[in-house]
Amino acid sequence: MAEILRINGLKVLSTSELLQLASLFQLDGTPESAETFGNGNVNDTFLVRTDSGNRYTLQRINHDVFKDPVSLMDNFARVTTHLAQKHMDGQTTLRTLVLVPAQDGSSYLTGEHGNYWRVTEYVPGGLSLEVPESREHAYEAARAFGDFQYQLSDLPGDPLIETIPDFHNTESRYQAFNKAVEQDVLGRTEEVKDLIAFARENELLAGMIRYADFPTRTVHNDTKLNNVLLHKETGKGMCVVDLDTVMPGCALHDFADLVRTAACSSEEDESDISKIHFLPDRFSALVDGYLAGVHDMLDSKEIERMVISPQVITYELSLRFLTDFLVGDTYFKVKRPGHNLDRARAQFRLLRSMQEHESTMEDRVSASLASGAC
Ligand code: GN1
Ligand code: MG
Repeated sequence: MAEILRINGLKVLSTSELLQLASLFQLDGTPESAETFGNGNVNDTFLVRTDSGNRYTLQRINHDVFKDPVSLMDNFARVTTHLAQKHMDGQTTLRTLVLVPAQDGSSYLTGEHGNYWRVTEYVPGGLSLEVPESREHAYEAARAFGDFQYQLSDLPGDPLIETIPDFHNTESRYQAFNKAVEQDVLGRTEEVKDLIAFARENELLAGMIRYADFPTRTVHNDTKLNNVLLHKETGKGMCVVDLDTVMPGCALHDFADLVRTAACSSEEDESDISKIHFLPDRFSALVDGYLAGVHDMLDSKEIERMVISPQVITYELSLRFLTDFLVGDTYFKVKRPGHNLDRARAQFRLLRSMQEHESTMEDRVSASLASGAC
């Protein structure tokens, strides 16, 4: 099949090619439309409709980022099978993604140019938010991600494969950032001197959440608010999506990345940084919801670091966005010139706001624990 990569927003795959790809999977009906879907920064996702009224998501796995798509799909199948069983047994209200096999029965297809494609059933009735509209949304999103970790704590068999080693190793992200500054291949460091200085002032954050210091758990690793679907009518957590980075890791990274995106007044690429504030009330709701979701699974050290971990992950994302800006936008998709720089500025601004609220955050975690949220 002739198919070509989409590189940083340049659409080079025609609708008929997408439909042809989709038809290689066991869909109910004949695919008749395909459109770009979602806000992912790495993979390419399309919503496919068939003539029988069914909807599916067709995805190209970005193999520059996910270098071992076969292991990724193995993880994906194990996680979804386990969660589906838990749902059927009544142990969780969370639904899970359902893989649609290819015509030959495999869970993915390989195309030309080293591309990997998969299809999942579309999940109807879900709300994917960039910013929570209420305290309840924040609570339910956190409870869902907490429950997701809890349900995976008895995943049978070997640990999942670590498909991106050192994914949340903030120290190695800091080293990559320093290398990009030193090499300055595009001569962009001059215009971001203030951000480079702020990143260096905060270097200590890079060593504050190290995997080795915490229990290894099966975690999601990409818990942006928009990666959990909330029920459109009830607002309850319905389905955790984007399972590509589910692998062994540290529970705190999941809690923290949700705080980064759900306790913030703006989207992660807001270009007007005066609009960006940390929201302590949303943070309280996230703590309550997360503790309820994980039951009593966390140890005392994990609980103690619930305040600092959002700073660490916000710092990590600031470094990643800034690094990508410095090297020429090679990792995250960009929609406009300076997009990664806007993202980096927004994240540094959020980090500063979190730092201003640190003692409030401590009080909120203590209050949650005292009220028995866990
Ligand atoms: C990427 O593609 P998306 O949006 O699901 C990235 C995450 C970042 C996120 C920032 C594999 O996720 O780590 O937090 O962008 N995923 C990967 O928006 O690097
Ligand atoms: Mg993702």
